[in-house]
Amino acid sequence: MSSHLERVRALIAQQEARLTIKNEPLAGGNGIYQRWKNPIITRHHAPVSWRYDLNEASNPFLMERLGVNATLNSGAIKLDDRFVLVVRVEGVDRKSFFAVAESYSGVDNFRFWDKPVLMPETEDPDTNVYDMRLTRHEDDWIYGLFCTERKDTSAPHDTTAAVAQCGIARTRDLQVWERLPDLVTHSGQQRNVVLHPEFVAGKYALYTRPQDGFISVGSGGGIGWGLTDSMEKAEIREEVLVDSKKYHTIKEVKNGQGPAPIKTDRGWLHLAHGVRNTAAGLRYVLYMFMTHPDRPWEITHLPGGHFIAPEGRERVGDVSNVAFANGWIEDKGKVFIYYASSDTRMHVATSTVEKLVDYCMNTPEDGMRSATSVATRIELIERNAAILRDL
Ligand code: M1P
Repeated sequence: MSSHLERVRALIAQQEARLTIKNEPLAGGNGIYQRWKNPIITRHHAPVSWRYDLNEASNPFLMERLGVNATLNSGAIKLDDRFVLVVRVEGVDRKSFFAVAESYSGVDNFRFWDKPVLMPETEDPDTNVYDMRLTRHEDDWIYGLFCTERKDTSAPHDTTAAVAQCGIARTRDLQVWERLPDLVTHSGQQRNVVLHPEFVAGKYALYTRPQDGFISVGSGGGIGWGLTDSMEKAEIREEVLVDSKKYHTIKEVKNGQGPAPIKTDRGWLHLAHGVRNTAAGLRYVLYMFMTHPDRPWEITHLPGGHFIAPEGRERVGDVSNVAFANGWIEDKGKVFIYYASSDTRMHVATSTVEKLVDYCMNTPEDGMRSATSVATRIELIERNAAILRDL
């Protein structure tokens, strides 16, 4: 029978072995991006000391006292030579919190910092916080915009009724966070709000996602855009639509901006999620679009269909059939796309700015009808016929 200390050592060794596994790109692919084989952060990456009471006197059976249920929807940023994620960690009590994990390669060996983020609360405490979008703004702050969820007090007897709004915090180093007042908008609720990295007409610019209810966006038509004079008292008085939800597309139920867009010499590259309904429930996929270099609220290119959809084992989890991304990192022309599968674990796919711009500019738009889709495909087949003849 092994001693308590030996069992603690075994736990740590087991976790260390998992943290140091090398990742590798998956063979094949579609030429647009490369998926990587192993999930990069799972619940097992949460340090042993976050989950177990290691003291033999208070925990003689070495039980997990504070289990972690999932590690998902992570914001991402490069800090010096480190790829850093602000991970949504969900405890078994269903409460999410933020925790920073870093890696030198960007594709493997992610390791959590010693303790989770201590996020200050406002006067109206959050019940749950999640899905942080990080933006290194030209005002020199790093902003974290996230969803803050509280009980809907207008429906006191409905124990599922919640209100989602945009929480705002800023930091210089991801260690010390200053909480600012929540965003004020004149829509019912907000989720998936993202700060644009540059001032626009001298103001802070935000991508929004107005919605009527907690789950249902209702008349909130899609990804919105609004300006605010300050982030210390952020208020958007008017929202315009950037990308609306549309019948019989991958975003017919709702959509939302993913991370802050990447600037290129051809315009801004955007990653977003789209949601449709199926007999098996909602299906979340990722899609891309580009906006005008000087008018980031105007779409210039909108490839049809999804960019990343959950595949294989990604399709199953706490909320199955979900691909969700709120973090990516552009590094010397390479792009690391951090996405979560089925609200359960984190993955990475890699591409380049050049490839993603090509994808956005040269992928046909959704023709909105079966007949137009067939016509586009036949045109491709006929253009290819000559090449195939000469093979
Ligand atoms: O469960 C899927 C996703 O649902 C929500 O996204 P949206 O606001 O677009 O509906 C969020 O709760 C997100 O965290 C979650 O991954």
